[in-house]
Amino acid sequence: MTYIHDTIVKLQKTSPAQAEFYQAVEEVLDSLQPILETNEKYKLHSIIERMVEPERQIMFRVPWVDDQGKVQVNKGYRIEFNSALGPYKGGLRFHPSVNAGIIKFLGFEQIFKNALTGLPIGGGKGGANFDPKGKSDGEIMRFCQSFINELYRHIGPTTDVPAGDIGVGAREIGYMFGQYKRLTGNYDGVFTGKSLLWGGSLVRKEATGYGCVYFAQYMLADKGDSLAGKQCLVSGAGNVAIYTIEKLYELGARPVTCSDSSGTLYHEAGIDLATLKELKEVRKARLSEYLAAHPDARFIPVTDYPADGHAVWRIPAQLAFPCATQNELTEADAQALVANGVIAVSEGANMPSTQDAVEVFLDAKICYGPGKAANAGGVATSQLEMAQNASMQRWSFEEVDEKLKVIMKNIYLSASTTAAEFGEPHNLVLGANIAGFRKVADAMIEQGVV
Ligand code: NDP
Ligand code: 2IT
Repeated sequence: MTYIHDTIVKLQKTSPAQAEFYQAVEEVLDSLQPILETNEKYKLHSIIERMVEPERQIMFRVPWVDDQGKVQVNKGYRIEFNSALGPYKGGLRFHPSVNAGIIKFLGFEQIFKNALTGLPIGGGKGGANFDPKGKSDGEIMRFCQSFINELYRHIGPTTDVPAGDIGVGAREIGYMFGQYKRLTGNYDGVFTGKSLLWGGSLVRKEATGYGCVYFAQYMLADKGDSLAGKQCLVSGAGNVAIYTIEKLYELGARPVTCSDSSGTLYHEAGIDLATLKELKEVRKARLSEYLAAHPDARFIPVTDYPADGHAVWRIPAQLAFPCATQNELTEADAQALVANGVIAVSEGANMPSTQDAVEVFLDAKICYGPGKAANAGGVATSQLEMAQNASMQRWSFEEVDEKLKVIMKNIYLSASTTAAEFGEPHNLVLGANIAGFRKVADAMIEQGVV
């Protein structure tokens, strides 16, 4: 389609060197073909041209002093992408790979993901090219304070509400909230993913992983199948991976892998969740240390990975949950999964499968839940945290978990009925993109040229 080509060429010119952003845009535009062809109004209002351009991009210097007294400098970002449906909402990522293109792809995905939740939240994302690995608690605190010294003036409980992502959890949210409060004097719901001691919501920590498993459950139920007894591959060993593994056990499945940037852990007896939590949540240690407690497990270092992909996806299993990072599942990985009989893939991470890998899943007609649908439970529960903060209420674990299940079910139904409406019932990429797009685009038209 020429408009896809033209849009990408224009982005390459006006926003150079943002490969992940072009990838995310291309996937969405590709899905939108059937609706753009039949609806002149989107063209008339230049919806695509407006949607791919963030409403606002904030880029700033983050200077801080390390434990040796040396001044360090990082790049900070907040991209306020689209506020048609509500205040900008989306996480902050602290990882050395962060750049404007990464934050833009994440912010773009967030627009459609947030729309799919059915909740009143717009799309945004931020972060820094800061590497939290090996940093002391004091260094983390000083970095977070410096980051907020600039960001505080751009955020607020009804304007832009950040949360966590890679490298940002409750500890970092605590330091950032503390500095925001000091600078503004406001005690409000400007962040989500807060500690349970001071305004956080029950289930927020678990929500992305739990939601991703609920999504798999709904995809399988539609085929008359369930999670019970299924062998599962999980990648990543952070927040999303840990609570994916926890929920898989609760629903009778057997997760046998997890991974971090140093390698893949394969434990045929099933990953021991208590050991994993102790390693990653308490000690912040490397995954290979798991072997000390479980010598029957195997650790495959990244140096032993196949040249065309990742060891984790080469292990035979029925279900796969990519929960680490973007483009961590290649075309060859997807082919290996399908050849080994995988029946469902539910993405906890954002854009973990390359475009070619997605094609392999769609061609094989397996159940494939794209990230913007399958991992939306995290941001949805963030909005439940905002609702509790705004109404000064506190809901029980069961209440929030019940709402999360209903939201995930509705996301699944919205993606699957939209896919069926456009004649490709198995294609949840198409269904999720069109369903999310329609809500945002129609709101943009009603709000005029802004
Ligand atoms: P964490 O920081 O808690 O964990 C990230 C995990 O992924 C770690 O095991 C990390 O390994 C691994 N990882 C990260 N980057 C790379 C990389 N470049 N190469 C190899 N491994 C890597 O983050 P989360 O669990 O919160 O996030 C995981 C994914 O889920 C991300 O794609 C995020 O955008 C997405 N997501 C998160 C949500 C949330 O609520 N937190 C909501 C929706 C999506 P190591 O420690 O060695 O770096
Ligand atoms: O990618 C995501 O949806 C997140 N990191 C969570 C965002 C949020 O605001 O909870």
